Amino acid sequence: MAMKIPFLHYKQSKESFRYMEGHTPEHIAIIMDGNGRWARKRGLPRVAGHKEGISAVVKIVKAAVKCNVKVLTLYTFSTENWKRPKTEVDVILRLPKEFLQVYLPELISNNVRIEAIGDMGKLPAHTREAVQYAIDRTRDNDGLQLNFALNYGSRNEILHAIKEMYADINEAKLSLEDLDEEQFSKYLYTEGLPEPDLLIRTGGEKRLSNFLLWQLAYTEFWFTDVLWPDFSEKEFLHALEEYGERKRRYGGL
Ligand code: V0D
Repeated sequence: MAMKIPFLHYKQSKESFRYMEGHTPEHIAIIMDGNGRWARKRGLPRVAGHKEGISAVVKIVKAAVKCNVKVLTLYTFSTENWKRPKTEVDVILRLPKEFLQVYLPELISNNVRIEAIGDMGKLPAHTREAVQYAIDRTRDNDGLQLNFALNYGSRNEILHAIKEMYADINEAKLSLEDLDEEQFSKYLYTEGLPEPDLLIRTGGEKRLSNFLLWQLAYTEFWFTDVLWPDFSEKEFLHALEEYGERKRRYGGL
């Protein structure tokens, strides 16, 4: 398949290609907000928005593969989402399986490696099993790492890390003197991942909503009013370009 890379494409010369390449974010994190509002605007049930949200996920994953992004982390289900009506939660927790039944073969042929971050133990077995199957099936792929944040909450993650660390200190596997930022981050769900270079939030709100609090300390933020189901490759490339602009200005100082 011929790969056209619009973002890298439109700056023609080899020089600027290399230049742009140097400013492609390695790790992009996305808060995919606005699915419910997208549905309400159309007089559809909220779950219709979530399903349409899946199409946007597929588009953005493909765009990330084309742009050679190394890691894409998507906030799919937060620890706060349990407060929604049970019927909505039930439908949402079936989405991973629905998604994977259709798209797993394509992800595999695109060399994508699927991972999950969050407190997976509290998810229903059918959700966990579908995701675990995808993780196992894509374990050896070395292209884009696609992280789904599932039952993820950053404060929960930090507390979980502290508890694990406390246990290791008690068992003398870790000494308090050796505890520094690098050691601590090894206890987070994101262990081994580079920190996000760019955070995108769709849907108009400008807050973190308990997403990756530790990991976003130095990250560039990019917000758009576009609702997640309407988010397209065009907006994604726009975010990457603005990220590149900011980095270039930064480099000029
Ligand atoms: C709803 C918009 C894909 C945001 C996208 C369980 C909210 C659609 C997945 C998915 C959700 C998760 C794991 C996996 C494969 C796919 C997903 C949830 C919600 C929460 F291995 N979309 N998606 N998971 N939405």
